[in-house]
Amino acid sequence: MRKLTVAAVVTIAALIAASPTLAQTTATAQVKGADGKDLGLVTLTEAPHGVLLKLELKGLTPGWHAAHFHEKGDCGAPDFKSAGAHVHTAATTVHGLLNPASNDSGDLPNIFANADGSATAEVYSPLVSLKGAGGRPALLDADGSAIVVHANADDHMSQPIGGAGARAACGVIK
Ligand SMILES: [Cu+2]
Ligand SMILES: [Zn+2]
Repeated sequence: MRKLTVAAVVTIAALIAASPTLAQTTATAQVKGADGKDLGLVTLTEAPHGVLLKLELKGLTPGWHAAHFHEKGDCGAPDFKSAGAHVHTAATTVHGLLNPASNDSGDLPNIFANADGSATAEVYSPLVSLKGAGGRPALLDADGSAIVVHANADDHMSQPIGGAGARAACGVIK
């Protein structure tokens, strides 16, 4: 009887852990261009100390592109300004992974698009969480968040967005 009860508890715990509605450990962002064209998928996985991203994109301009987490889950405006600023917590945000004063949680390494416009990469951010783990800003907060790919590379230093230029692609994280 006792053994049966323990087995039942373990089974229920396993079911809860596997349920995306009760404990979401992954998220996805379907990325689109300014013309609404499908530009591929970003899969986000909660890691013990951050979030791991798998980018499988297409249709980009060949070369380096900035990628950032933006603070609202809204890619509705054609210029993607509806996604807001970078995910941040401080009142005054200092951008740049290489900037000594940086406090910007939305910053990410650049990605590289091949001659055919495809970009495949895994990228890790220790600055955010999916749902607030470790006190890090939650991508899946009340107003959501988006991943934005810019026209140009991020210099990781200059303000406000490292010279990344226009917002070329956007995907709501959900
Ligand atoms: Cu950005
Ligand atoms: Zn930034």
